[in-house]
Parts: sequence; structure tokens; C-alpha cells
Amino acid sequence: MRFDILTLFPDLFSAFVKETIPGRAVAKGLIDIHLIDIRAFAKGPHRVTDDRPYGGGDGMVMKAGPIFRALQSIERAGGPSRVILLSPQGEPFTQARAWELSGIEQLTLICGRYEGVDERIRAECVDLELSIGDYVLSGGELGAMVIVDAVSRLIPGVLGGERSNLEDSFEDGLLEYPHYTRPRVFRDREVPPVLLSGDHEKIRVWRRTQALKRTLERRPDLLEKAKLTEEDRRILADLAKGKAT
Ligand code: 9D3
Repeated sequence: MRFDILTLFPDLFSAFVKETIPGRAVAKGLIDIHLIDIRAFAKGPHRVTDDRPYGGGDGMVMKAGPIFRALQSIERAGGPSRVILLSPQGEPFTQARAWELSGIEQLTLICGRYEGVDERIRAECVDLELSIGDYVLSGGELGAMVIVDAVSRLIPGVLGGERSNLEDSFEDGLLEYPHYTRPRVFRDREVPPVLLSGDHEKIRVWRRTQALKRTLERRPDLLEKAKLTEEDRRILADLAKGKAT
């Protein structure tokens, strides 16, 4: 899988590409990350990439020409491709969207800056506009890293020896149960005895109960879409009655 990232700040990606799981996937040859400096496609001695908005108002708008030429410079990898604009106006990026994108051979990510990009880039070039959440960032670069991270760890082989992404939070729609490791006592807090019992069935039920309890308390919105078994529904009923802990 190949990612082409269009940005005015390619240096922001150097530690990301060197140090992260996607970075290791690059080293393993499973993914390619190409950084494209939009400024290299700007014209004139000053290589201007932004301009004042028609109609007036504060702030600057990214010019269409440099982004368009940067897009034209990308070699086609062959398989299906998608051009994604990161913007606060985009659809929310979700785990379901990450799975969908992980099946596409080539993703192009356009990172906006300033007030945004000229609307004609959207109209001419963009297949999908994504936001990573309801907060204000300074540009699309962190959004692009979020998408590369979430998508590339779904590609077979990227998560080497680490636990499978099927166990991840959000794959079954629940938050995770609490984790403990040594020491058994830390600042007078003991590891729940069930985890030391060696009774794997009891441990499984306890973990499932904790996952359901956390989700109910912190993210009740997730329970509506979660994949729940008959056992889960019974545990939830017990939690509601104050029976399970
Ligand atoms: C302060 C500027 N805002 C005017 C009211 C609009 C605005 C423009 C551009 C706000 C943020 C940005 C830059 N953000 C992104 O490019 C961005 C983003 C985000 O801000 N939040 C969540 N996801 C994303 S993806 C790209």
C-alpha cells in the first residue's frame, strides 16, 4: 500500500516515519510513504502557496494551482486509489473507515493549512474529506498521521508479533478491560485476586464484565452499536441491578 502525503511541512513527518508502527512497516516493505512538498509546485521566485480570500475576510486560502500540480506529479501505483482532504468540515474518521481504506492500494492525503484550500480542489480532485474529531487543529498534518497510523496497522503483516487488531478496543465496539502487571502491590493497591486465581473462565467473565462496565460508564453511546452476546446482555442487566462488579 502506498501513501502520498501533500503538505507544506514535510519535516513534521520525519520522526513519525522513522519511529512508529507505520515506519517499521515502511522498513519491512509493506507500505510506502511519499512526502510531497506543495511549495515545490508553487510558481515565481517566492513560491507562494496561499492568497487572500475572494470576498474578503480574515486569513489566507491555499491556492489551487500548487496542490493541483503536486497531485499530477504522483505516479499511479496501479490499484484503486483515493484522494483524501483532511479538513474540519470532513466526515468523522472511524475504525470502520480505517478498514475500508486499508483495502485501497494508493491513498493520497492532502494536508490543508490556513483557513483551508480553494474549493475548486475539492470539486476537481477530492474523493473524500475527513476530519479526525471535533477540535481545532492548525492544519491537516496530524490528521494525516492519524490516518496513516490507523490504516497501516490493519494491513496484514504490519503488526508483527503484537496482538491482533481483532482484540483491539473498537473492533467489538467496547472499551477494554483494565490491565495489570508486576508488582502485585503498588502503593497499597492490589491486583484484583481473580487475575491471580489461574481460573481462566472466571478471568474471562471478569474482563468482559469490566469492559462492559467501563463502556456503560464512559461511552454509553458505543453500547448501542456494539456486538453483544447473550452473556453480555445478562452481565449488563446484572450491572444495572448492581449485582455484578
Ligand atoms: C481558526 C480557523 N477556523 C475558522 C473558524 C477554521 C479552521 C480552518 C482550518 C480550523 C482548523 C483548520 C485546520 N484544521 C485542519 O486542517 C484539520 C482538522 C481539524 O482542525 N480538526 C479535526 N480534524 C482535522 S483534519 C484537518
